[in-house]
Amino acid sequence: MNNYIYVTKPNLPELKDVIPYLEKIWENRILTNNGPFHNQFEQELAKYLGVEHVNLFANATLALIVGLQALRITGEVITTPFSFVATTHALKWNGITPVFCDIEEKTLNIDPEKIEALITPKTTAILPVHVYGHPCDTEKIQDIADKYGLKVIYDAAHAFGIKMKDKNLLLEGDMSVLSFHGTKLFTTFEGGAIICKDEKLKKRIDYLKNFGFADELTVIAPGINAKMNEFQSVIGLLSLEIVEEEIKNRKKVAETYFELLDGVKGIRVFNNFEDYAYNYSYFPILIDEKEFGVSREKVYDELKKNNIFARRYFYPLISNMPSYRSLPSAAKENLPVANRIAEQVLCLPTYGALEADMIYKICSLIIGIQN
Ligand code: T4K
Repeated sequence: MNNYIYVTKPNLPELKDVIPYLEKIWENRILTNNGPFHNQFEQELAKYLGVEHVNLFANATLALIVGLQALRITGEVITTPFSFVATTHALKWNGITPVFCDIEEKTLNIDPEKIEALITPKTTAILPVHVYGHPCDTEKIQDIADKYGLKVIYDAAHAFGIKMKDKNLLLEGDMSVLSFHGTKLFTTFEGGAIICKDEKLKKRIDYLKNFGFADELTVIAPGINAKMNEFQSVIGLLSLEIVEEEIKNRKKVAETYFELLDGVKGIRVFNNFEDYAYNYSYFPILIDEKEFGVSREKVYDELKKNNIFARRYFYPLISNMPSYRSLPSAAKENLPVANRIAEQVLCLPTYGALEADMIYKICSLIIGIQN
């Protein structure tokens, strides 16, 4: 074991609780392809999330790729450049042209005011991301989608367990995609899910994630293999029992950070959760070099020297990556907010087991760097 402090630490069920489930898998020898634990997890997850339809996946990237196929999205899709690369890659893997839209200052999500200007006759959908679990302005986005007949697919990889006052965030748009990767608040090692509202669509997704098989002999489409297996499903089932506690513990971590960093000149924290209960999945801060006196890079390096591995999520911006930077919509002058935020953002370590002493250390290293 090293003393490194990473941006996250997976919250796992106790090993002794996993063993009886493994024994059961060994006994019944069903490892994947809609096994009993897969089906049980699908049902229990739907109940937990307050939704009717859940399709489990091997990971969220495949879920995004399959989700776009299931909705028959083609042409151009308007999306945010301020996300993990998988969001845009999923479009590329479907032969769709990503059209980057700038983000809004308040949430760091796609700016609904800037979407309409990017719509062309080829636009078929909008792919926003609830970055760090901060909800998008789903009403404004839906209004635009309705006006132009567009589909909306939310990349909700960070949004597990967000509770809105007046609606279920995961039921906004045509579908939402969750990630259960090892770095996520709720993890199945690797994993993901699609939430949709329509039984027919749920069925189509099930076929597509299983090579297109509708039954033993009928292949209805060139599907892929994107199924979640029995081991992942068992971890998911057990993790449902521990996720609320983890959110509570992360809330305490965030509150300590807020206490120490809110109000420091040149540092912005995100602590305005008026309309929803946050999941505390990430702890992003923005460092304004002019006001703070020191760059984000220097802060990142200083923490690293002390074995604290904060992460620059999401830098570089997707629109500046070699695969995408030649797209007309990737021009820096079209994306001023996203380009600035990508230079300023730093995600500090956050997980339930992070001790207060370490949070004090991290904050005093950040603040102390000014001297
Ligand atoms: N959409 C969005 C908006 C996303 O953020 C993501 C994934 C996706 C879609 C796609 O979801 P998946 O297909 O992955 O389900 C990580 C994750 O690999 C990625 O899942 C995640 N977003 C992204 C934000 O972060 P890296 O390159 O930062 O991972 P890595 O391995 O450097 O891990 C970060 C730190 O976490 C490590 O320094 C140590 C700690 N860690 C990591 C792993 C894997 C652990 O403690 N245990 C572990 O098992 O991308």
